[in-house]
Amino acid sequence: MEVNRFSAQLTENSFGLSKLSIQSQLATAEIYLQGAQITKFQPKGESDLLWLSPLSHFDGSKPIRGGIPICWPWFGKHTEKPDLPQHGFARMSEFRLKSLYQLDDGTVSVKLQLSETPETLALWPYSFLLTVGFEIGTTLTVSVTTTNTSTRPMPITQAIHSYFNVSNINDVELKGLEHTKFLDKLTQQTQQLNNQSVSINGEVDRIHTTHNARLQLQNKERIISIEQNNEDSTVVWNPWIEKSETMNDFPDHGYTEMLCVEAANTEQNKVIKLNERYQLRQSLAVTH
Ligand code: TA6
Repeated sequence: MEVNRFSAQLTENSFGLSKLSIQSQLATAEIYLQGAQITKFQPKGESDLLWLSPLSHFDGSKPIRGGIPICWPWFGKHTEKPDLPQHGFARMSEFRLKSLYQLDDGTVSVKLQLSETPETLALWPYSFLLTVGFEIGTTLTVSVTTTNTSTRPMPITQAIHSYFNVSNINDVELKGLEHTKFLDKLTQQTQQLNNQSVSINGEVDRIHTTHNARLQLQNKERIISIEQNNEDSTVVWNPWIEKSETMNDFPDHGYTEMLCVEAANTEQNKVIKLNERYQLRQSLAVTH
């Protein structure tokens, strides 16, 4: 099979959001420059691995709901200034296209970049280079590389906040987190998972302590393998019905067809040294 052919198209919607559409022999993908957010990853012969809310805002007023939002330079609420944007400012920032090319094996490599602006400096007083990379083939690898170009150490928290498509949330098993410690954000209790896989039958918002986790998201006959590098946490989130009903960009029953499994650095002591480059990665592929 001739794999070295691909098409890439940059289009702008009526609200001015730019979307890069990639079509290759191996997969189809769509990436918005706002937030460097991939919203579609469909390997050839498979259905889309990523869930995208049909009520998502594509007008730049809110982060896009679904796909893989990049939470940076903080995860969740800002610890000192809770009224700053939840999950940082990267997902509402316009990235620039840095590179786009095809590797010999047919994988398409895309790199998008963001550096400090007066707006970001007003929120967060550091200069930086943030590179979000996508390797799009039968596997999708998302990399988030922080380079500290400022004059002092730079504390960050971050997440590759992946929304996975599931056909029915009641028929899902997430394997690979057995025996990990986790913070249950609903109770603020720290617990230890036993030797069981994670199944979802209510609201779940948990931060598991992991390093270079190797996970499997099993849903009916499909298994998605998830490989992570340089995370200190794996976040598992499903809003269930009550929380879904409170989000205007999330269908009331959207919770039945999605599960977030996120590679993250949530521990407050992740400090990027001067000129240091730190890369967080998550890879996903259908392994049946
Ligand atoms: O990753 C889980 C989480 O932190 C949840 O607590 C929930 O807030 C989710 O992220 C979505 O956050 P968002 O700001 O995108 O609505």
